[in-house]
Amino acid sequence: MVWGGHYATGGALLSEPAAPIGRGKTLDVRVSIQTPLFTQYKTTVFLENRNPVPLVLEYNLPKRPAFDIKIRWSCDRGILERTEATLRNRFFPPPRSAVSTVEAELALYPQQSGERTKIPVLRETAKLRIISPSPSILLRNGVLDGFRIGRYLNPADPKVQKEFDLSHSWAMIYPEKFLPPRFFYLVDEESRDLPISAHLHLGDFALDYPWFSLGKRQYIALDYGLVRKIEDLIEELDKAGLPGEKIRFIYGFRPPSYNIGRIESDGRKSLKAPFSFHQYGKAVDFILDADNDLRLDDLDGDGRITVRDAGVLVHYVNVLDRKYRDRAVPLYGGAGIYDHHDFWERPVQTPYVHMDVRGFLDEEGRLIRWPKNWPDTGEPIDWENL
Ligand SMILES: [Ca+2]
Ligand SMILES: [Ca+2]
Repeated sequence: MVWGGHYATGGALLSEPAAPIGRGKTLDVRVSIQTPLFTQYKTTVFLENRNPVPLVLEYNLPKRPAFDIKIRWSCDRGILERTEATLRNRFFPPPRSAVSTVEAELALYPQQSGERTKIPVLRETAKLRIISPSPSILLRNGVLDGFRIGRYLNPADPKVQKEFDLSHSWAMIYPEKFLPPRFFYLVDEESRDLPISAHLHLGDFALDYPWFSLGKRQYIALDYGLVRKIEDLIEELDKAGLPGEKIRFIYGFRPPSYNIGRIESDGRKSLKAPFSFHQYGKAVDFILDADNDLRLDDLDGDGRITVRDAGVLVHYVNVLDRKYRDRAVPLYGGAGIYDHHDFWERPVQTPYVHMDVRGFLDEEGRLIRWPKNWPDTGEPIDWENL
């Protein structure tokens, strides 16, 4: 499946499979909270903005015997429009990025001569966890809630153009693609392991995951289009008989404080750049690592782990990007292969692939790919046929 617009939600069936209802009979009631958002995955919702979230309580109550129904809503953070009996509701996210838990309790009372008895025959509760962002207006002097994100540079600023040679930068041609993110998400103990799609968790995109800073509280930008693209790539890999779910990230989000700081200290020899799509939550560096040794697997079967294995992996990014391009799904992007990452502080080196969702092509309408030549032999890479 190629993502076109609607993301089918997983079922959110939180209730026990059956509840007793007198004299050995059981009543199978399932309740769930659904949203119309395509970023809902089972019982977790990733909010792409700070708009109110429409909520719908769904349940499968049989028509007979007849019950009176009472519904009560509650949440631990943010605000609900209503707390009393209604199937529809709205959730207003809290002012700062957080995971909010919304609960709806459904209580069933037997109908007796038109009067409601005091004791319910059944109570079921459905929960929904909502990951909401902080607005970028809270970013002051490069700091958000104690976390140093740094400054997003404006490619139209002459001082920036002078400091960093932008003559060959896409930021000069598509400045609208390099606007600062509007939202940031808190990654902490509570949010890190929350599933935001079939295979991905919020923490997968955190800085230096899974190397050094796993326990640290930090903020990330994340374009959900990137999540959709990674899920599509996993599907492409699975179709080809590769273990797509064994995708491992080298880098997701990197704040400007990290990117630009390193350029200064490394004399601009670093791969990290002032207009990297990693800063905008639109890029990921990754490997396929079925044997969990933090190195790309030997995908071409030559007994060695080299940039040619990254070439095997990026073939499937090409397949996917061509589909996106042909169907005008704006998730196509840049891709590149590397024979090593230049994060020397990490204990393990590996070839890897970069993939992003920049949504533009080169001047000749081709997918943007790099490098021009194979790093090992120096021969040209035939990107159109890779
Ligand atoms: Ca491996
Ligand atoms: Ca190999």
